[in-house]
Amino acid sequence: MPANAGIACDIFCAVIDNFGDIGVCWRLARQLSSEHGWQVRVFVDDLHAFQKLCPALDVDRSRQTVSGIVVEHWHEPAHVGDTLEVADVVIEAFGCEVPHVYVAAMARRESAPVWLNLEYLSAEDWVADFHLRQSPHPRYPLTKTFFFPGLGAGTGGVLKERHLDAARAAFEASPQTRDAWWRQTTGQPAPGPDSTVISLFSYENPAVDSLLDQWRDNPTPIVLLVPEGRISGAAARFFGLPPTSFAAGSHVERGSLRAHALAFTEQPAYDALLWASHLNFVRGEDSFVRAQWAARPFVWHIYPQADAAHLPKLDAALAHYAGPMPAEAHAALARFWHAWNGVGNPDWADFQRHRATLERRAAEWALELAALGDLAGNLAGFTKSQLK
Ligand code: TRH
Repeated sequence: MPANAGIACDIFCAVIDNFGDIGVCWRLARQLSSEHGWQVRVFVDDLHAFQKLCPALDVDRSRQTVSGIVVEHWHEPAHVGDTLEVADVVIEAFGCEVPHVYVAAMARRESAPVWLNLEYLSAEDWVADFHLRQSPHPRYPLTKTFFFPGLGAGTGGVLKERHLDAARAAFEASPQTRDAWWRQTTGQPAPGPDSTVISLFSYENPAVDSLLDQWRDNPTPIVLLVPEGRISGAAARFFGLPPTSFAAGSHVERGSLRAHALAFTEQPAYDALLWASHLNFVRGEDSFVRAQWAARPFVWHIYPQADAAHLPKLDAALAHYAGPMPAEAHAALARFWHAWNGVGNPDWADFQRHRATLERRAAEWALELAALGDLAGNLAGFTKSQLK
């Protein structure tokens, strides 16, 4: 039996936009349930966003069980499900507010639940100082603890399932599995060894046209895999297609570039796309983390904020990830990441020149990051110390 068998946990998730809020919560929920034996309920206010990553979900049901996890459609702000049963552990994700009636019930509970505010991931140094800081409730005998994901020592780390490395190794070791993946995903066999495979998951990005031009003119073939989404319109425009014509299942070729539009997959299937690629363009929070576990070079489109507040966060991540790299390769990586985030123009040849160094560093970094312990395990360990 898992050490924490029977712990009940409620996770509250308000979807601000896109898929990262529910993406992180759902991954955490699945891991607390499957690896730690917790009984997890997820309260989420947007079942449509959720269904994109979890097609088994029925968007019309206010309460359902998926993969052993209870999912409640959270009708903001007061609804807390049919019962007011308060869990042992209450996680409010990304500063969303737990309903007042629920907080009042937490205060009435015989033993106060462990109340965690799971924050957004940031690689900035201050995160280690704030991780596990506590804040007493102004009226009730309750204390909230701030749990900060991070890329450095003293933070909560990032999510990583126990089976992940083995699953990646199995995919990489089996040409049959990879070929089957290519045929199922693109309708074509795996490309030859002279091709560079790139996955592109990104927000709208003005730098994409220049990059597509450079890939078209590349001396060797480039195979681009684009999950349907916010960058698809720009890709269609580049290939001279009507805006919605670069749809899942279609592919198009120009010069050295062959681009496939892919269907958005359920969340557990996204990793194989990263493993099938030599280079991954990722965004937001959860895909950014998955690219690191894929142990391949990646380019991060950070979630853009007003007044360029995201740029110091981008540089903080670069400092962790690229810090020990040789100066020239480090500078090329920083230039490319900056260009992808609106500062400068992406220079593909300059970036590719350092491919071997970037590949080595990606593999090294995955080991360094793993040394922090995974977020679900760190969170379960902290909770256990509080429930004693
Ligand atoms: O979608 P994102 O941009 O999400 C967010 C939100 O914008 C959020 O408000 C913001 O604060 C946060 O980023 C930082 O990017 P992210 O985090 O990578 O989430 C995407 C999820 O979608 C991730 O869990 C992987 C998943 N996914 C699939 O399940 N199938 C797919 O085919 C693809 C491409 C992604």
